[in-house]
Amino acid sequence: MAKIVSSWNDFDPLKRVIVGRADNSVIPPEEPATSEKVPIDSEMRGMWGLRPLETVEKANAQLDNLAKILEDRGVIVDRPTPLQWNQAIGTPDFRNDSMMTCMPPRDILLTIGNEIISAANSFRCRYFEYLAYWPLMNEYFEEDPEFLWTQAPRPRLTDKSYKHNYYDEKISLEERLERTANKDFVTTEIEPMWDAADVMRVGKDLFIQHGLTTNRKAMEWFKRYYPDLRVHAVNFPGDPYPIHIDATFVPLRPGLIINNPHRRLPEEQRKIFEANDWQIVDAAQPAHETPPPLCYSSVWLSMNCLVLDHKTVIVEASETNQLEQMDKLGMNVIPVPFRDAYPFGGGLHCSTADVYREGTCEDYFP
Ligand code: ABU
Repeated sequence: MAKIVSSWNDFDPLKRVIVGRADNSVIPPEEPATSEKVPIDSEMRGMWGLRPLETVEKANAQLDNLAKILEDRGVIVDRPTPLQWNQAIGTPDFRNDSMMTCMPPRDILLTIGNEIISAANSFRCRYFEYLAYWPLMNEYFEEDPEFLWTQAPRPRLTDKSYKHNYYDEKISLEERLERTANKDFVTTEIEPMWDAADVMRVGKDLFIQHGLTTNRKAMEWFKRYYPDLRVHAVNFPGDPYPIHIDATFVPLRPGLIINNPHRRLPEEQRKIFEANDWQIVDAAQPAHETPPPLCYSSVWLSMNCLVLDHKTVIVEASETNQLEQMDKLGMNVIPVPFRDAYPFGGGLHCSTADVYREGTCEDYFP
């Protein structure tokens, strides 16, 4: 019996990781939570169905290449088991015409110490996505006697979970920003809802983004579930589509974090870092002006990097500005082509989920 699962942050030496798969991926039908996320001018608005096979094949080629690069560096790589995602689903509370994908794993699985929690996602199309990881969770459970296999309380996702008529195609960018600043999002507070990628783990501290995919009640759930950790609610008022913290605020090593200059880090959080001698550096401008076709995410996937240890980071190969900045920050940079995987849910950090990093639960902000 071996120790398989342990990770307290995103920067200690990575030894085992899950890398997603794009097979059978679907652009899901519109539902209350997803409509809000798709930008007004996106070519994806109003369309749904299986993603074109050639795009799936290209994404899988880049995901497989990432897996190989990690394995060549001695990291154990696990892969999920995709389902036939274009099946209709139902629970006693809702019906949906399709699921979505098992990309990216970072949205579904949250590793805190020796525990992996399946998230309480707010998109109905993602309700059964955890099943793709169940064979792995079972394997870890059988092999690691200390592994805690946890499912967060499942949200019911009835119509009461969403604000109706919240989304309006005519909503302007300014109005979106005003809503973010006012912490007014499409989800209600009837039950805890959260995506794992909204949680930034820094040892004893969890910084959790309140936005389109995670609500305030989730923060309360985290506080009660982890009484020994400190939970910080974060809201970035410069982000019109706030979803997932890992293209906004990304730690590279103890004492160094890169910050999305457009999204405006709140003073309250800035102080926590600065008071503990952390350097907050504005991330380099993305090299691309637009995301690739059929992509939900922003160009800021440029900063969605995968840190392998305190000195080594994987950055998307065409993100020349970000590569250069990482080098200047003293990191050894491994460029890896990954833009073909972006449409499937995100960048290099999104597309992975920690299983094991060396290190323990440190208090970086005493
Ligand atoms: N899943 C990360 C997406 C963040 C962004 O669109 O900026």
